[in-house]
Amino acid sequence: MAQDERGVAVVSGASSGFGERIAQLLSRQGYSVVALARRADRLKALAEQDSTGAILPVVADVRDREGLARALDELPPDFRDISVLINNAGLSRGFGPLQSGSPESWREMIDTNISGLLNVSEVLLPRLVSRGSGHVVNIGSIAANYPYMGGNVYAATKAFVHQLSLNMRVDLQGTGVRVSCVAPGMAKTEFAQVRFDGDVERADALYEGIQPLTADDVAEAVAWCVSRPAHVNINMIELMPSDQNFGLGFAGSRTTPADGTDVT
Ligand code: NDP
Ligand code: 8X3
Repeated sequence: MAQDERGVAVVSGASSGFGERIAQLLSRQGYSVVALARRADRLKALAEQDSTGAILPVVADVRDREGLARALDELPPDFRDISVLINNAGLSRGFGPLQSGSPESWREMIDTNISGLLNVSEVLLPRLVSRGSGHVVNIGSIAANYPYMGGNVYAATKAFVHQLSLNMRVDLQGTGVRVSCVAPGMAKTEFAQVRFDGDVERADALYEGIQPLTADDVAEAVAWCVSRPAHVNINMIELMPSDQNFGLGFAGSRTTPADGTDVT
């Protein structure tokens, strides 16, 4: 049974970082939550540790259109009244300049951050529309708005997310479904570890000397968008660490090299 009339929130990328904290916060706020990602063990732990008992782990890869559709079609009855979609699953691979980049990494980012978001939306938007009310929050990035060395394809996938959010909002107008985009700056999650292919030391170095955003900061921004009264649509929230000077610059610290070497 859904916890209350709020219905069910689907959170993609719920096995770590922002998605994990968004799932926890929304479940505390009375939503039943479909927590979707590839790592079954992480999702299981998330569901088991949640005191509300209202988080359902769903193992799926957002790049796999058919597998994803199947998983979302087979939700148990108590998790079918979907009212909120948080399109959060995403990643960055690599940090070098485009001219020495890897087409495999570009493809992975495009398939996940763009096609993956579209795959989830393809399945769930019609359900939100037929419900007559709901909310989509797409996770963008400040990388879409401010270029930095090595951001290239990742930043461009997030620019797609920002523009698609505006267009989704227009297309969904009159259906009762609202659309927001939340664009964070640097936040300490597993994001940098993934970007650097598991090199934890290099990932940690990125946050040295600054206080990055936390996953909770971002989860609270998302939950705030969703909790506005029905007549209010938050189009976009951009948030970054106070220390972050747009791009990946920080007050009084690093510079980005123009010679094409990696930043860290
Ligand atoms: P994490 O690496 O901690 O989390 C990423 C999540 O996405 C994981 O749950 C991962 O789960 C999931 N994911 C990745 N690929 C797939 C896939 N193919 N199918 C299903 N799920 C997938 O990073 P963040 O929490 O930081 O990132 C969340 C979002 O926020 C991303 O879209 C990212 O681009 C964006 N962002 C991050 C910022 C940061 O500085 N951290 C700032 C701005 C935006 P699993 O591997 O189990 O599938
Ligand atoms: C990731 C945020 O600032 O590392 O989307 O590019 S940043």
